[in-house]
Amino acid sequence: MEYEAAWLDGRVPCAIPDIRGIDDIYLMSDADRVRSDNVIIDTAARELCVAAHEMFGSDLSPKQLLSTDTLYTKSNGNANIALKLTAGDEPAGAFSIIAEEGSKIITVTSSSPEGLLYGAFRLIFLLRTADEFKDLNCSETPASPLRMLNHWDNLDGSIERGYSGNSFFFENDKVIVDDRTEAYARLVASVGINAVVINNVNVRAAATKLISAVYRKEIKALVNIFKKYGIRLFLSLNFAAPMELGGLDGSDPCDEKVRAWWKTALDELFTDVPELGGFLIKADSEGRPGPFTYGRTHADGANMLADIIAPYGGLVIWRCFVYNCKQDWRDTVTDRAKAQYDNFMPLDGEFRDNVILQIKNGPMDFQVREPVSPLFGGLKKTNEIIEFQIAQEYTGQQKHVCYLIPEFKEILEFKTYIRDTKGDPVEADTVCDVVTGRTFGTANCGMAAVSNTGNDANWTGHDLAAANLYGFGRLAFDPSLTAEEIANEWTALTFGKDEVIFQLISYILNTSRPAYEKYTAPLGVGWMVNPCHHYGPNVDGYEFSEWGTYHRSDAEGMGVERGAKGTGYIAQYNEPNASLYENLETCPDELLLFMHHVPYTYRLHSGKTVIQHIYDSHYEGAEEAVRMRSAWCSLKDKLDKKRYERVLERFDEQVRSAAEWRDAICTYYRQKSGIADEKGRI
Ligand code: GCV
Repeated sequence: MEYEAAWLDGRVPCAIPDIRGIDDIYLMSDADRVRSDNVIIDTAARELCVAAHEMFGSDLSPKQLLSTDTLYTKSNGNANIALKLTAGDEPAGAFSIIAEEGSKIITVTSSSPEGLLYGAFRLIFLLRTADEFKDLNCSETPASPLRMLNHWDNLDGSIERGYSGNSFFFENDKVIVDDRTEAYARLVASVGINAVVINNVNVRAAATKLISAVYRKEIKALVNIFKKYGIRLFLSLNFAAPMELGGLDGSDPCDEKVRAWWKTALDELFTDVPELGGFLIKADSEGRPGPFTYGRTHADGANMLADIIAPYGGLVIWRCFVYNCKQDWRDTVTDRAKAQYDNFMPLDGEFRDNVILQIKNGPMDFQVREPVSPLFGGLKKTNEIIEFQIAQEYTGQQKHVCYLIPEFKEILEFKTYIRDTKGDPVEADTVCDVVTGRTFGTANCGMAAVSNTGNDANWTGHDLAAANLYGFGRLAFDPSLTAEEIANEWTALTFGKDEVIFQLISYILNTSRPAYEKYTAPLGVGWMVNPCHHYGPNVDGYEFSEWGTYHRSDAEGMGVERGAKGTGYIAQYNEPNASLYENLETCPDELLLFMHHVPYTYRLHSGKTVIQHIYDSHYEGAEEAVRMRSAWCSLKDKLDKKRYERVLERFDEQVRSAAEWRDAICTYYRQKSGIADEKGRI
């Protein structure tokens, strides 16, 4: 199937007027570093050659230089680029770019091959987007050690919560290794991704065999491709593999037979594929097997695997998405939001160093607005990685534009008020500090996102959803970037620097998430979607179900009471967050209905009643969807027809769906509350 190269498609020319060409690309290294056989450096050099060709038509091949050789300025005014591996010990991936204005020599320096790769990509991006030669100078260090994509791809080729076609990793129980695999690795490495889980966390049927000899050849081939781009490959594991593959009668992590089975299986795997990163595991969650069946803890399960793969440098990434999905909706005490904290806090300090707990950004499941998971402010002696979702399961399924980076920024900047083990305040206490290892000085941590890619030609279904893929990588690398900066970078790389395109796309991206929240789920309410597929409004779709997902609307009011008089969830936060959320006067409006049950007539900080806010925001959101579509339409003559029409079709659906949300929700609450819209809308 044909595919495009998203922001790497080479259409955008060099933006810096003083650079009229690139004469040569040099490879240099400090004397004691061997570079000639480094596949990552070769990739970096190749990328620079490709970019030089795209921008200036030059056909270059990299020239080797000894560290003692000097780069001479050429007199024709063209630039020369050097990739220089140094002997320092900066964190892997760090690089700097020095652009000497007089000589036009641009040197990308790093002490790691990955750093040269990221530096080469950054240089290419800057050549296409910066205003002046001097803007090429920069120095960057990746903030998150792990910058990971989780694919929920199944071996039959389907993708759980996939909205951009089928898998490009699997088809009919076969692993696909082709030119698209490499194109994918190139795309995600260009924004700093260094770890990829290729299969769904719900590991069933043939996927269980990915760790076995059956798929060894293909896994090795994938690893070899990923290696060239500095990416480590991870697999999702089936905790019941000893039964399903090994024929044992149980998977008890403390049973010697089970341990021995895993040891043989994983020793063989790592011996054949030593570069494998490790495993991602969903256990005791939504029907998946896990240690609870045997009366064991999640630490027992994770540590058993971690011990086996520690000698190979392997990591066990263990998901905290563990809750009771068979709840009785009449039970108002059990609260799914509390489950992850309740399950994992008692285990703090019990996990091995090569275990990382993967925690979803919120306590429920990727709603358009949720509070930050209180676990980030709780765990003190456990490695953590945050899990975001750029697959837009609950945010419009890549039919609606919803630029998620502003939300991720808010989450990362949330102050947890975590204390150290002595109970004293910690200076580096934001979620970002915790997951980038600044709080407790760990290196096994970072950021993961459920990927939004598939085999659609444009990778992400909605062309504008590529901003989320690009943005997640950039944010994980450099969380100090603002969401607007990231949007601007992506827009310039994708569409060039035309001022009108720039203004309008930036308007669309920045409006999109607030608009989506307004016409679907204002005030933190969540879950009013159709069951199973999760698209479109259905106010009571999950209200009387077993999934623990309620809004508790009645004739007088709505929202889940999670304060001291309710489920007690709020007490999982540290002070002053706990008091902030507990008190109605200070609880932020956007989370009010997540935290409290209030009457429809309750007045928000804005002065509006809850019910009027619901009416108004749904109308506003639906109007914003119409305005975003018009903004896109005004770009018709500036964009290529294919891309323009592909997105327009999605905007048509977004406008239709937003109106449906507005009408379904407003009608429901008009009937439920008996209170009319004061603006007389029906
Ligand atoms: C991969 C939600 C989704 C499931 C997903 C699960 C998870 O429940 O709807 O499709 O399963 O989260 O994150 O494990």
